[in-house]
Amino acid sequence: MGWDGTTLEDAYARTPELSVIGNVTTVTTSLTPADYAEYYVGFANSVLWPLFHYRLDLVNYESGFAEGYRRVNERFADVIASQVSPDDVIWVHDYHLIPLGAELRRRGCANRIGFFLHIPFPPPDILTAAPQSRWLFESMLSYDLVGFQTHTDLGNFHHFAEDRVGVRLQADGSFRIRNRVVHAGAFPIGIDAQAFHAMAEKPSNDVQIDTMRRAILDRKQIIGVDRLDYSKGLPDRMKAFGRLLELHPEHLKKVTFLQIAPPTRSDVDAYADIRQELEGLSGAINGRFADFNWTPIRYIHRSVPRDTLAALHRASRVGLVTPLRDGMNLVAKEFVAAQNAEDPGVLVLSKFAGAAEEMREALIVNPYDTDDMAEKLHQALVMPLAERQRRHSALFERVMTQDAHAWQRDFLQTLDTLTLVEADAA
Ligand code: GDG
Repeated sequence: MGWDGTTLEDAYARTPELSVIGNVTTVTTSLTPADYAEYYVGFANSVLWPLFHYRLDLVNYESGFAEGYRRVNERFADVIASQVSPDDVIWVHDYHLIPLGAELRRRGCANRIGFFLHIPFPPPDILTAAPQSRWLFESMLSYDLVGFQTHTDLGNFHHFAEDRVGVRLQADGSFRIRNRVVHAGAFPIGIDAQAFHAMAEKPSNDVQIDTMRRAILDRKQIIGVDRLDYSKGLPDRMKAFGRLLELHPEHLKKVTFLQIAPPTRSDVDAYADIRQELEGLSGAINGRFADFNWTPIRYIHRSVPRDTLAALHRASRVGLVTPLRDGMNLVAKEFVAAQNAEDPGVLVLSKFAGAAEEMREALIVNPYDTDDMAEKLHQALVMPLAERQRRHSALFERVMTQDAHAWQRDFLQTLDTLTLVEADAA
């Protein structure tokens, strides 16, 4: 169940729409323009997104945002409450919907309800900067199971509960609060690895021609794929590429950097700023290093079809994934899944991506340290085949087995088998 992406003044007067796609029935509802401004652009993407990515400097809180957030969650709860049967399991996703579980409980919903946070959960000192931080946190205690991407996020949740709310953590990782037991765990998300791998093996003619051209010119490709979001560290990454060309001029004309960065949330000011910065930087680096027959950076501010992306990953020697902070980062896993095991590319990964907790065989970088990124890029470009294969096979094994299906099974099985003891009875 979710928002259908439209805004209408009379959204609440309309009946939610049911559609059937295969064996899935979806229920969607419209939002009002005020909901869009206060809930989606406002509280979700101008307060929670920057704050949960440790960017207090970008938080823009206006009165009305929190109320809009509450209102839309109430609306969603009304729609769901009208649809669920008593034996349904409810799985709520992400920061837009933190209070949804509490709203459902208020409507008498006794179903098993799980919540998964796709983005980081910040340390207590940062979370307390959120207007209504205590309310947000307490809302999370209405779920039976709360899932995070990493152990770091889970640890931050535990700290907030113990230090700021005074709830005591049990030996099994659960909390007892009022008459409820809340379980929390780390459930690192995966990708549909098999499908992505298969896609990468079938490049279109365009991608094949581009790859052959590069092979003839003995050029390697570095690839980055990210929504154009300030959390992804794109300007720092471009600077690191420029620094690589400065420190290691042997790569001049021998490497190109392809950055795909489709637009996103362009109604939020911080996103327009990052776009301008990136266009300036790519222009400056190209102006400084390019030659009549070589453009160092190819920057695409558009969405590229998924099968083309997969083939482009496979055709690249280096996957450059350097967010300043990221819940997981699926692109890191997609890059690994797309590679040819006989001649694999190297993943250069930020230590602040959730994926770094599992993907130890990548070259791990500090995205705030331009020289470190430039040197690791160099190391990746000159890495011998045997070392590339060794690193890749360990990463590939994990990406293929701990995929999206395993993640879904793991979370739902955990939710399904929890013993929901009432604290008073325990
Ligand atoms: C959030 C969390 C967490 C990107 N450009 C194009 C395109 N993409 C696809 C990628 C990838 C997805 O979008 C992006 O996923 P990420 O995980 O990298 O990042 P977020 O969008 O920020 O996702 C993140 C994730 O939720 C899951 O829990 O990992 O930490 O922030 O699949 O390939 N896809 C197509 N064209 C593009 O131009 N087709």
